[in-house]
Parts: sequence; C-alpha cells; structure tokens
Amino acid sequence: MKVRRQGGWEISRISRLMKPPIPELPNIHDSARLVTDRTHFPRLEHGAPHLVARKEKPAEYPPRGEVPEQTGADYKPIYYVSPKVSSGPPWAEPVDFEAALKLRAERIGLSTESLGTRELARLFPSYETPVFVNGKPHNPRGVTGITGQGVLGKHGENTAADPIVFRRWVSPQDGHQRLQMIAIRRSDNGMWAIPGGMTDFGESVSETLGRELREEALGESVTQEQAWRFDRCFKELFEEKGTLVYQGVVDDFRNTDTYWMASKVVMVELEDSDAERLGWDMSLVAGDDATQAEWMEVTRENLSRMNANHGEFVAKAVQLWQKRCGLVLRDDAVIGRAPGESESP
Ligand code: RP5
Repeated sequence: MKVRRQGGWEISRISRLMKPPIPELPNIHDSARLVTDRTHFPRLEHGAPHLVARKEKPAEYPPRGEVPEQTGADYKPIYYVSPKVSSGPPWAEPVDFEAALKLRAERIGLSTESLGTRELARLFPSYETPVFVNGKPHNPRGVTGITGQGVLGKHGENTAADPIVFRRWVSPQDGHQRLQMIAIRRSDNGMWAIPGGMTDFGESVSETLGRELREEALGESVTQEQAWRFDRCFKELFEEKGTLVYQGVVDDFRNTDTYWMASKVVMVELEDSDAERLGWDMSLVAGDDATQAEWMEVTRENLSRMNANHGEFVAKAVQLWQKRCGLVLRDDAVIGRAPGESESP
C-alpha cells in the first residue's frame, strides 16, 4: 500500500488507515523484563576496565599481548600501526605524535612550549577523565595488550556518535506490539551494531547522528536532494526529541592503550508523524560500511550479540524509554504494562 513517487517514498493515506489496531498490552512481571529501573550497567561506568578491547581485534592486528591481572606486573604490549593509517589518508592524523600535537595546537592558536595537563586536555579532549603519561594521552579504561595507532585515525580519543532509533511495531504473526531499533551489520567484523560513526571535524553531534543514520541505514536509496532533507530533519529530530543515553569510552575491538573510541549515544522513538515529515516509509537499505540494515527486535538475545558494548547502550536506552512512556519491555521485545499499572492516557 505504499506509493512510490519519483525521488522519494510517501506513506499513503490508505496504508495509514490499514495499520493494525494497537493490541491490548499484556502484563509483564519484573522477572520477564529486559531491564527494570534498578538494572545497573557497570561497564558503562567511566574508568571501568574494558573486556572486548582486551580479547577481540581486527584481523590485521597482531595478537594482543597479555594483560596482567595486577597493576605493576610485567606488561609487554605489542606496537601496531596499520598501513591504512601510516599511508596518510585525509581522515588520519600524522602517525608522529609531535607532528599531530603541533597541528592541533596551531588549529586553536596554542603554543607547544611547556604544555601542562590543562593544555594537553584541551588538545586531546576526552569524554572521561583524561590520563596523560609522558605528555601522551592514554586509554582511560586501562591497557589492552596493544599500543600504537592500530586502524584509528586520531591520537588519543576518536569520537563517534551513536543514534538509537526505536519504533513500535505490531507483529502480524501474533498481534503483539514489539519494540524495534535500526541496526546495521558492520562490514569489518560482521557484527550487528547501532548505525553510528565518527564525528567529522567541525560537525555537531546531532549532525553526525543524522548523517550516519542516513549513510549506513538508507544507503544509496536516496538522491542527493533527499540526503540533504534527511540530514536536516534527522538533526532536528535528535535535537527536539533525543534523550542522552551515554557519553564515554566505547569498548571497541579496535582500541589500543593509546588510541580508543568514545561516543555520545542518543535515543529517539520514531513515530509515523516523524516518518511523514521525513517523507520516508521507514524501509532500510545498507550503505557505507554496513552490509545489512534492519529493524531489529529489541530482545535480550539480539542485544547480547551486538558489537562492542552497544547491547548495554540499547538496554540503558530501554530503561529511559520505559520511564518516559510508563510501559515495560519483555525480554522478547514485547511491549506491555507492569502488573497493577493502570492504562496510561
Ligand atoms: C563504535 O564504532 C562506536 O560506538 C560507533 O558505533 C562506531 C564508529 O566507528 P565506525 O563505524 O565509523 O567505524 O565504537
């Protein structure tokens, strides 16, 4: 019942009229919920040691050195810089730390003479408490068995933004209303992930959120003109309705002791009216460095298989979503009510 018009999708009035009615919501006990208000996320606490970045790695990295249990024990990290980075692509800083430092300092008009921790923190900003060893930024989540740039473009923290986009969807199979999210499959490690990406120089976080969402989950299906419209509308959507879920270091498989990923994670629930504003029928097409894009059900099982600590980002987003709408989510993505909760207006 969708009407495809040239250069874009349009949701027809008929498809809206034919939308299945919202089913009666089941009662969901605490024991069956994905998260409750009391669920903690220890790995999202700033400074907590990484798990993924100590055992996983891109195929081109050498094996990670052993990370000792106790601090002060013998530790021999392996140094690795990818040829993708050392060949000097526009997205990477010079591998030489002093050269990169000089470039950053020049950009903000800072002298490189006698740099203290305050100046270094300005030059190498971090979402977490910065750690400098001999004037160089170090991963605030501790050691990883690898030092050197790996495949990351920036010295110290490499900043990304992650958009969590939810929608409610009535399953034609069982008539339950379920929570879904936009997920992509990454081409580098084959894992399902939030469609996030690096913040370009001079770009605001809400711009990155919208642009990455469009590039990775709408792919080549949009014209240049539509791309501009999407980017503008998504940016507005995140600014108007977005809820901050997390801001800090990401437990990413590319991280090293001195180069690491961090992100600002923002959640938004997409309604039909938002899709209409975007002129979008909510269909997804993988693009950029994604091999698949899907509306994935927010189940415990799906979250446990996500890239980095994205499953925890989404679980925390669900916690905030529940508080906001007064509904609860079962661990198989079914939306319901806590027993004893009355119908919300
Ligand atoms: C993750 O890598 C972030 O959470 C974000 O989703 C992603 C950004 O890297 P690219 O997808 O741009 O490689 O750590």
